[in-house]
Amino acid sequence: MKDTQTIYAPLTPSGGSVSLYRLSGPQALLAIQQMTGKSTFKGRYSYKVTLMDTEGALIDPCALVVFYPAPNSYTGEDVAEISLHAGKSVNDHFCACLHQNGLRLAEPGEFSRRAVLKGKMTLEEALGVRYLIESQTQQQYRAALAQMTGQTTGVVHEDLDFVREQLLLLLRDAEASLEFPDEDDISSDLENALSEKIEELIVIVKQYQDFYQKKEMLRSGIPVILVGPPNVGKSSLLNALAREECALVSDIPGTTRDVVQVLVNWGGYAVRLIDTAGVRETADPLEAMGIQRTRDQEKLARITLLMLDQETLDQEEILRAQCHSPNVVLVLTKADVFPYDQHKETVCVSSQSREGLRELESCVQKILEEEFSSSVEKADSGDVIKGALDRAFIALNAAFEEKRLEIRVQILYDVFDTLASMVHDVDQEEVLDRIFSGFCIGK
Ligand SMILES: Nc1nc2c(ncn2[C@@H]2O[C@H](COP(=O)(O)OP(=O)(O)OP(=O)(O)O)[C@@H](O)[C@H]2O)c(=O)[nH]1
Ligand SMILES: [Mg+2]
Repeated sequence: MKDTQTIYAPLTPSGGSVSLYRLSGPQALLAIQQMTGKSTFKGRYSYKVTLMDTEGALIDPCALVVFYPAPNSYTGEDVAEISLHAGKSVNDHFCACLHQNGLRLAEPGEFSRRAVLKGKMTLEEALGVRYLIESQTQQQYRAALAQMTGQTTGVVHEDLDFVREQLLLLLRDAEASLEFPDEDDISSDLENALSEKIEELIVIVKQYQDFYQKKEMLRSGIPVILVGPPNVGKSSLLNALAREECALVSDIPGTTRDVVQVLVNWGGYAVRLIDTAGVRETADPLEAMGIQRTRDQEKLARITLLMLDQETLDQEEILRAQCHSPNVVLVLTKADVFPYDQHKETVCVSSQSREGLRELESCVQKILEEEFSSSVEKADSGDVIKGALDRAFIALNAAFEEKRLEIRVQILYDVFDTLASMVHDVDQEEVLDRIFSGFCIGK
């Protein structure tokens, strides 16, 4: 029912001189006929028209209408696009008239959702459209173009199908194991083989999860965290890099408590710089809460800038051992007052004189290139698929820990079902709703 209604939405934001609307669905042609008094619209021709409401009152004396008959339109349905003068009153009058003609406002992403259902584009291409609209940096732009133009293969079916095939092989072995319950030797051999295969599958699923995590980071900003003892100049560096006074700076150790984040664009990558509370032993409960936040955030970061000054150099080993992110860069601060010996793996900076800031930026960029450039070029299939992979990962770990064979098999069947529903029922209402709800209205 929902998909047979005729919908409309503005494609342009308010504030310009012209508003562009898209109408899609079986009533699109009738709607433009009623509003213009014109009976024929040749497909893909632009007509200058007068828009009138159902009572014959003027909406706009000068508008443009283009009609795209199905299936040669964005959604694959009958589509009409109408440009009229911008301005709140004109637009309100126009929308009221569309409602009177039985149309309703499209939900976010509803045009793209219909396009996918009508086979006009794949789910990956539809996501590419969204990424393109949202892209702020060069790398986000590149990723969106690659995803939209299908230069890359879609991940949804292929990847999940692969995992499912592996699971089937596993289940076949598990069933075999269940058939020989009394033959201890055979069953324990099979059980070991099963454990091994579950482990292999966990590694595969983890790789897909990593890929999805990277894609998400490319869009929302790659977390780069500033960690170190109090007073080494973390907040000063954040401010210097952001060229903005975002965080409080003082010579009192323990100034920063909350996590302060700033988005910067480094070499086309959206980087989320994260300033944190200085790490030390403390009796102050508020400071301790801040330090716990530092630790929590550090685990999620892609790059840790481990910051020390001349006076805290001896803490390097202890602090390094507490780092979890995949990349740790040692940053020595206050280079304007401390003469450091330049070391290959170390970046020396001064927030005051700004020396070393460019080097630090290029060092981070180099790591980002190595880690993220291949993910930029590969299409993904959105958060819903990521959710399925996350659930599969948890269940597979449970299956690995479980020693009772019947339960193990049951868990594996559940994983199989989860993945099957994602692969084959991807046009299910609920799944599509979740995917497209993140789009903007008019897409
Ligand atoms: N000379 C010099 N002083 C600096 C530099 N960076 C920071 N400072 C000083 O060092 C002191 C501490 O700076 P913050 O940026 O607040 O240090 P922090 O690491 O954020 O400290 P906490 O928030 O307490 O963990 C301040 O007095 C700064 O002015 C620098 O590059 N050169
Ligand atoms: Mg600070």
